[in-house]
Amino acid sequence: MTRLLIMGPPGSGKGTQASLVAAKFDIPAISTGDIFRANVSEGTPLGVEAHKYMSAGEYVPDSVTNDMVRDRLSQPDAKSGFLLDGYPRTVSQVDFLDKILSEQHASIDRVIELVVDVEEVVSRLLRRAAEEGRPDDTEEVIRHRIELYFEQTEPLTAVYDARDLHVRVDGTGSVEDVAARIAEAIDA
Ligand code: B4P
Repeated sequence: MTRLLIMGPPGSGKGTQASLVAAKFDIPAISTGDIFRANVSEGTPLGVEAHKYMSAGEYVPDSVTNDMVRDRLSQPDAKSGFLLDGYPRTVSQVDFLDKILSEQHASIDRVIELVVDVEEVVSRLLRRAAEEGRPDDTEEVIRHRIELYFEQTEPLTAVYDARDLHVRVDGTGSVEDVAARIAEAIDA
């Protein structure tokens, strides 16, 4: 059974690496950002709510995000393992995830933190903005998302460090190089 978390600032390559790791372990990659974006494009009530926050680079409230993750983790494909990409992002989300997992008599096996310099992530996201036009990829919103990450999410790595689950992985270089480093970190 493999239950993994991947963390890192916006643009650190979480989504890119999550799909590679998930394919390798044959587990679903569950990205809260992707679930929100799918709801936004389908115009569901959840999407309408999430869009208000995402377009400004704010976190969607925990009350919305936590229930959505609980639902997703209760689906059959997540029973034998998963990779969570972009969740938890706040202290309350860590507590909530602990609760869900303890109800399932399960636990996290490894927390991967992708480490990439701020100016490198800004330039990656500006490139993505030019290529894909994601509405939360304007420079002002990108810088706000990065600030929020260091203020609210990066401190969570200490929680997982204390549990001996956290590994830092250099997220610079080619996608293949980063993937190889992650594979090593998971096996270690
Ligand atoms: P996310 O979808 O998680 O967006 P992100 O942080 O920008 O990361 P993403 O996975 O898309 O980008 P990646 O680093 O892979 O969240 C979006 C928003 O949703 C949040 O701001 C928030 O509003 C909301 N949200 C999501 N989860 C939430 C939660 N738990 N609680 C509250 N709100 C939540 O890649 C970025 C770019 O880098 C790509 O273009 C990629 O091609 C490129 N790249 C990747 N690896 C590279 C490499 N090695 N070299 C060069 N470029 C690379």
